[in-house]
Amino acid sequence: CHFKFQSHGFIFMLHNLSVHPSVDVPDTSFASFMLSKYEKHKNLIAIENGITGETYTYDQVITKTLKTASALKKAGYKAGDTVAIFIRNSPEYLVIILAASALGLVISTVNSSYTSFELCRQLLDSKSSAIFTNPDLVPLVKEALATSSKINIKDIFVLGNHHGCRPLSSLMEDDGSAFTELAPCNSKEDTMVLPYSSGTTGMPKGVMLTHHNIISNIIQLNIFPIDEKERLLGILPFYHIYGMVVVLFYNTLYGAHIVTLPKFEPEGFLSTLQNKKIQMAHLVPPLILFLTKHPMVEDYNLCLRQILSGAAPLGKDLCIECTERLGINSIVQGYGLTETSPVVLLDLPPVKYSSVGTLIGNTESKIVDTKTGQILGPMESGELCIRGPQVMKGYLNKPEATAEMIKDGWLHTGDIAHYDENGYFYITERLKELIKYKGFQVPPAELESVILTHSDVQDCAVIGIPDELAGEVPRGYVVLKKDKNVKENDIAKYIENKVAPHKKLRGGVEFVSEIPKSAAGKILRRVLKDKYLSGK
Ligand code: 4UW
Repeated sequence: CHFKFQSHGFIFMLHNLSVHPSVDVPDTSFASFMLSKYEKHKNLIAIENGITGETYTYDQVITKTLKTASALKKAGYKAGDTVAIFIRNSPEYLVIILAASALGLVISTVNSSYTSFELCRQLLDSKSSAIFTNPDLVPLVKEALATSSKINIKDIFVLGNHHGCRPLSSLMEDDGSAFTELAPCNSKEDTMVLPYSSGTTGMPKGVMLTHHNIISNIIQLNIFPIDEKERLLGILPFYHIYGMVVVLFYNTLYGAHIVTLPKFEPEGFLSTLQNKKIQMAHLVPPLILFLTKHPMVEDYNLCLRQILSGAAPLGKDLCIECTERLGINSIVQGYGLTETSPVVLLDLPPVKYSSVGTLIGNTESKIVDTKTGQILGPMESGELCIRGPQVMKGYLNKPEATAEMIKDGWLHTGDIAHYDENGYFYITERLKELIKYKGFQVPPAELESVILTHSDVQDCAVIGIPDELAGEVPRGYVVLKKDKNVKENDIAKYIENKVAPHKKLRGGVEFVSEIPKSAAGKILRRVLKDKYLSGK
């Protein structure tokens, strides 16, 4: 998969191509693509609520989708409008996405643990005109709406009942009369989903993933086929690209049966795996660590055969220990980003420990020297760059950030990697400033902007420090204004009240006299990180 040729005494190395055959991607809308596949599995269970046991067959998903689309159309929603989904994992997540997509709406998925402040920002930025939420989250939604008069939410659709909100069940029981055909779609141009990611730098940004991006990635994943009726766990949040595309979309194409859980809670997690006879689970490394080390696991009779891991590095020793303890076939690792829909690399069985596998079909990569920009060869470390049909259209209303991320058609991942002679890739370091807590994004710039709102703070910086359980945790460095005597803990507490739990400053707060910065004023996070790691 690697080309090298010599000319005039110089060695030129071209980029890497996938070892998998290329695949054809139909020019159609996401809803049309998915629903036509669902027709083949009509009577099978598609998705089950792991808490209530309520199930939807594929046929029911199709019917509810068309009814919901009709109700949304009657309510005035039309192609190009954006709607936000702020609900925890449940079967209805799938119906809402399909119905919205059938009408040509853009779906902005929101982290269900967001505070009203964080939600407000995404609703404003995405210009969402409706929101789907859980009843207990309605007060938080109302708080967000009250924060800014610029938010233009016409309807709050609620999964259950809440005073003043329209129940989702009323949409799903519509007579279907208003929805006569799927909205026309320019699949390479029209945005289908708008999840948020901070990318290599700065604040969370709306990632415009087109119908073509998502359909391509689902088809590219065909190299890892799923058995019909396969039972798998939907615990990773569907608002995040991994849960959304790899768990929810991909597996339902094959007629799999997904059991959803709204959050991780040790007993619920293990008893669901056991009682629902789950054979395949998509997880992140901290959950694999739990299954490998926790004594409670011994009390359950699990029939897991296969685990998939992604979103953060997974070490070889943990892989081996987990495989042996659970007696499973293998742990398959995947790698990718929200900006790549997400899958780029996949390690198919027989797996190569530590590696994130080879390039999936229709995908090209190059490893470039971070200083010279030169393309590097096997076993040489540099920034991984990607080209393929799964690469996002761009960030919403952020042309500079898009241009920074995609140069000459190549998406710069901000990850340091190398590949071996057989085309297996290894992710070794993160060049970008992003922190990952249990696989979830914590953008340092976002935390810094919140810390700076504290009246006693002059300046600050946030870095990620290694943590055995979570992978990384955020740590803050703060310069106080003159004569202020707040304590480190006061700053941590202040942050805790303003951000989602995964963004807490679990790595602590340290007061410093100044923040190291480049001549251009950019925070030199590396200096802080090196100082922390060397214990100074
Ligand atoms: N090893 C080391 C990994 C890995 C990794 C991601 O939040 P985002 O934007 O996106 C994700 C995507 C997860 C994912 C992709 C494809 C796949 O097959 C799968 O599971 C099987 C999961 O988390 O964060 C993107 C950043 O997360 C890091 C890396 O830094 C990347 O730029 N990352 N996967 N296997 N690091």
